[in-house]
Amino acid sequence: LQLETDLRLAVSRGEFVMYYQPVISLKTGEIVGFEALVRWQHPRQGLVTPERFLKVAKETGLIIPIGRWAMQEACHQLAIWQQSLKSNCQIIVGVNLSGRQFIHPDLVDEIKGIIQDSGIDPSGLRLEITESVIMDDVEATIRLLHQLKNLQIKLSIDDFGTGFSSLGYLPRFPVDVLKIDRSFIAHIGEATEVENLAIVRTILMLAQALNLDAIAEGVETFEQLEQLRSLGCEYAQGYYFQRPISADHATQFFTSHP
Ligand code: G
Ligand code: G
Ligand code: MN
Ligand code: NA
Repeated sequence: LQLETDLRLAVSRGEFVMYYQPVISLKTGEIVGFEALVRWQHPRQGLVTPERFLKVAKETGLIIPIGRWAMQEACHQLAIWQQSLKSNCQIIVGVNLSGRQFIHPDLVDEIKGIIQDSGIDPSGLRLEITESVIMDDVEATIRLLHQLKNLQIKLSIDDFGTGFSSLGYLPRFPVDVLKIDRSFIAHIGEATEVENLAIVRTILMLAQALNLDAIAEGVETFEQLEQLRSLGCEYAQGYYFQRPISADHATQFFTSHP
C-alpha cells in the first residue's frame, strides 16, 4: 500500500524517467532505434525498475497516466532525434503498451494528439504490444490495429513465441515487427539450445514469409549474436550491445557509434 501511495504521488510529482535501449542492425552494426523503458526515480529508494511498480500500476489503473507520460516523453525525445538526423536516416523508437492501455477507449485519439503535439514523423514511432494482449480478443484487436496503422505509426508484437498464438491470425494483423522473446535467446549456448534454435529459426521464417521484420531480444553473449547472425536474423537488442540508458547517454552512444 505504501507503494501505491508513493506511486500516486510519483504521477503528480513527475518522478518518472525514460531509459532507452539501442536496437542494432546485425548486417551493418548500426543503431536503428531504441526501445523506451520507463524508470521511477523514487525520492528515497533511487531508480526503481518497472518490474517492481508496473504490477501495482496496472492493478490500480495508474498505468494510464504513467503510460501517457511515457508516450509523451518518448515522442518528445524522438522529435529531438529526428531533427538532429540527416534526412536519409531513420530512427525508430518503440514504446510498450500494457493490456489496459490497449483496451482503453481513448487510446487512438490520445496517440494522435501526442503525435501532433510532439511534431514527430509518426513513421519513427513503434508501439510494442505483447502477443497475449493481441490474442485476447482477435476481432477487436484487428480493428484497433488498423486504426493505429492509420496514424502512420509502426506496430510490433512483443514477447513473440510466448503467447501460444493461433498462427493463422498472424497475416490478418497489420503489424510490422515480431520481437522474439528473450527466453528463446537466453538458452542459446545452453543444453536446451537445439529446441530454442528451432523456435528462433521458425519465427524468423514466419517473419520472412509474412514480410515482417524480426528483432531478437535479450542478446547477452557473443555466441548468441553469432548464432542469430547465422540464422539470418537482422535486428537485435540486449545487454551484449547496451543496457537501457538515459536519453543523454543514448544520444552520445548514437552519435559516437560507428
Ligand atoms: O527494464 P525492464 O525492467 O525495463 O522493463 C520491464 C517491463 O516493463 C517490460 O515488460 C516492459 O515492457 C515494461 N515497460 C517498460 N516501460 C514501459 C512503459 O512505458 N509502458 C508499459 N506499459 N510497460 C513498460
Ligand atoms: O517485455 P519487454 O520485452 O518490453 O521487456 C524488455 C525488458 O528486457 C526490460 O526489462 C529490459 O531491461 C530487459 N532486457 C533488455 N535486454 C536484456 C538482456 O540482454 N537480458 C535480460 N535478461 N533482460 C534484458
Ligand atoms: Mn518491449
Ligand atoms: Na519482450
